[in-house]
Amino acid sequence: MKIDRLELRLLTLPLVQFFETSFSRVHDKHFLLVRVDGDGVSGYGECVADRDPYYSAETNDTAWHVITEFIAPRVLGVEFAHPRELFPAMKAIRGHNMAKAAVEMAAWDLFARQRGEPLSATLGAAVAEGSAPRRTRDRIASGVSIGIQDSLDELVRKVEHELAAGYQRIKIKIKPQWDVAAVAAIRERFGAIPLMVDANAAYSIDDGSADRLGQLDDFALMMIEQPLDYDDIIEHQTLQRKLRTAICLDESIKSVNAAREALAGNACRIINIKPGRVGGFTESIRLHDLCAAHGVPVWHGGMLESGIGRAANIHLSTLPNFSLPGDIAASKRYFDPDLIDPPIEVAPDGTIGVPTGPGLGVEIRHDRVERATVRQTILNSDEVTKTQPVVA
Ligand code: OSB
Ligand code: MG
Repeated sequence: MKIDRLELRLLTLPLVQFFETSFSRVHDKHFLLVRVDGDGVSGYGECVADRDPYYSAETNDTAWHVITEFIAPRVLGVEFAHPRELFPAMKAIRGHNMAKAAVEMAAWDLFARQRGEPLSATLGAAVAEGSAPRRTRDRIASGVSIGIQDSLDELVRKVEHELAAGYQRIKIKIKPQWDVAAVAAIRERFGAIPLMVDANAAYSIDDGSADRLGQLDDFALMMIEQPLDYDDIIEHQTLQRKLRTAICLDESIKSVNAAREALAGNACRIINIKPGRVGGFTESIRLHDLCAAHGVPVWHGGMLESGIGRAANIHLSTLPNFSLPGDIAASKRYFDPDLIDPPIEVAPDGTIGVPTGPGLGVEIRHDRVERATVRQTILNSDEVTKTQPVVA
């Protein structure tokens, strides 16, 4: 596989409804879309960086900079036998996992399309040499992530709506002013539904806010996601010792090495996998396998992706240790219309069918991509200047 052209776009899409976390309320999605071309075939990758460095240090502008200046020269015009070779080829670049993952995802899609197989099959076959390819599932379990609302009544209405749609578990966003009462309201109205919370690092042991989390222990939650700081492992270890409820780490798992530290210290019992956070599919598979070896279940996180990134998340979720419902919901909750046709839909049993066509297996609506584009650049293998020392 050789990539001879890389197209980078910045897109803006209005969200169907605002989404509020402990760190921000957003009304629109701003993201980069990568297209790579090789041997007359195209592959696509969606970047999960945002406009602001609030979920992670990366932004669309840092990803744009790193892709055009540092990643493109390392992948354009280079012969790769398999997309698993891309992450090592980018090793000299420290961090910037979302930028790396976007290009790597496009390369996986390109590779799978060139072979005429669904991305799930390519991912399932990416096992240690000598091992048999993994049989991947053909439907994945879908959960829903509900943002912070303006009132508890509104929250209860939203939960009711999503339960009626069939989602297999409800996650709500929490922060110190929106936690115990919100969970209590849901339990009171809906009883023992599969329920979890995500704090996006809003609590701290130092200021005492983490003490509130003990109160959540009485609500039989499936897990509490990322209660403490985004780069912390040790304090989560201390907190997990005190809580009966499982801690799930999201932001803190920035790499497979970070996961190794978290698992060694029992800082969590569950891990959320987002390829953008760890540098792509190759690293996500390693993380998935590491967790499996520790008996730690994983689930696929979401970053309000368009249908393109959402389809990629669905394919990765077919691996066997994705044993809990992911944050991969129907297109219509986010974008109307989505960038793909048909949109991603959730069946009444709360599952999503895995696309069966080559690569991502979804039809990209190029007219909609064009309309949403606010900035674009094209890099060709014969023009890109390889000014940086390229270390294999
Ligand atoms: O922490 O999982 C998170 C959205 C943006 C940034 C971080 C997170 C989220 C979500 C939304 O929870 C998941 C989704 O529905 O895409
Ligand atoms: Mg999260």
